[in-house]
Amino acid sequence: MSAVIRSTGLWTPDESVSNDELVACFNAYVERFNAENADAIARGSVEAKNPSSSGFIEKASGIKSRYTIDKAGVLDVDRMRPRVKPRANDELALTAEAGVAAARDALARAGRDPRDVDAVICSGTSMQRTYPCMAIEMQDALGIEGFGFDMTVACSSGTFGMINAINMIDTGMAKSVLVIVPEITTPQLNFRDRDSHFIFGDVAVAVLIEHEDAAGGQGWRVVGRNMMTKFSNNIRSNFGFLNASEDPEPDFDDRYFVQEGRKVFKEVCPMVAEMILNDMASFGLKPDQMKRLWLHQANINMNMLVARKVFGRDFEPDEAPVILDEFANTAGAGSLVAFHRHNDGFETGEKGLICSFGAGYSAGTVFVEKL
Ligand code: CO8
Repeated sequence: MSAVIRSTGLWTPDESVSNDELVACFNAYVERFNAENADAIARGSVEAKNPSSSGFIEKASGIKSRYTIDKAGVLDVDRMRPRVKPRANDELALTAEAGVAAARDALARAGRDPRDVDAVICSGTSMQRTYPCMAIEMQDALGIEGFGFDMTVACSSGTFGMINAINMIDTGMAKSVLVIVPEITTPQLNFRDRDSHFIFGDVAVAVLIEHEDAAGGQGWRVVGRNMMTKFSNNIRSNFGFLNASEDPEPDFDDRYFVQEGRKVFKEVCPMVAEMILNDMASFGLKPDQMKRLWLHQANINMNMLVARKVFGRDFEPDEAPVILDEFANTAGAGSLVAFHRHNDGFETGEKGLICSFGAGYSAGTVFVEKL
């Protein structure tokens, strides 16, 4: 194989929300709801809402805070959703702005000019709009020739996007591809839902993938990759273009992220560990050759379980780094943010795995070796 991860780049919003801040707002909402519905709750026709807790969130998920595009809107008990100012058609769209910033960071780290890039893939859980493609808007803003397209595979958007780029390089269609993963998740989250209000944060990450001949001995050679999907309703959002035409118009809550967290945990962990071990065998790799696993960042306990199954032993924190404490779950960007933040200390020839998993279900593996 001849594709190389040359560099990565990151964008985060300026503001973040701690568990304590989020829980204080949620609990104020619960207190008000229960007071306003006291009679109906007493009659048994309305169910009282339970408060959230920072202790539960950190223990169940490993999350301590999350970045957001608008802290004030999220923490306003009368609103509990970020405020997004509409932009004119001739202004850069919000997710394009985030993606372009991450892409510029990746290009700068590689010392590359936009003219060196042949294609842009925008891959993420949800696109801000369907057309024109977000990737084409970003391509234009960056000043890249060639072509761009959008794709979505929920939490596996990052790895599936990279694999598309790797395949384009392997087939000679492109010599340099930018994969941009803008995950603006907080507008998709129901901040009034106790089970999920803490889970997601906003971020954008970009990966520059080049042909090895152009990479000048810098970066990470891709030594194996695979994709897997298996239908499940356990993580779902019914947001879509048909909503406005449905009679009766669907409840807005149905358009937010919902999941059966326990089922996801139980079904996805063994599925992913088995996929990684099978992929390793088919690429002639062994668990003890993996210096680091950059796993999807949904839940710290999930990552501990998957990493232990893959290594076949207890492991040190830097063998499977976690970024959930600072970022929370950033959907398709998570494993790439972990890679971006924690890829130091590798000698030439040492190997690691970038692996995503989540809604779909979907899972993607990209095995890399330091040049
Ligand atoms: N505060 C206090 N207590 C709570 C809270 C809360 N906020 N929430 C639940 N509890 C209580 C429950 O009521 C329950 O109480 P009891 O035992 O009395 O019934 C107790 O805590 C335990 O509840 P759970 O069993 O639900 O808790 P878990 O330990 O399972 O933890 C998790 C919940 C964290 C959700 C966990 O199940 C998990 O992380 N599972 C994996 C989920 C996962 O990986 N999902 C992937 C989603 S990401 C993805 O695929 C991308 C989709 C696209 C994203 C789009 C962007 C928005």
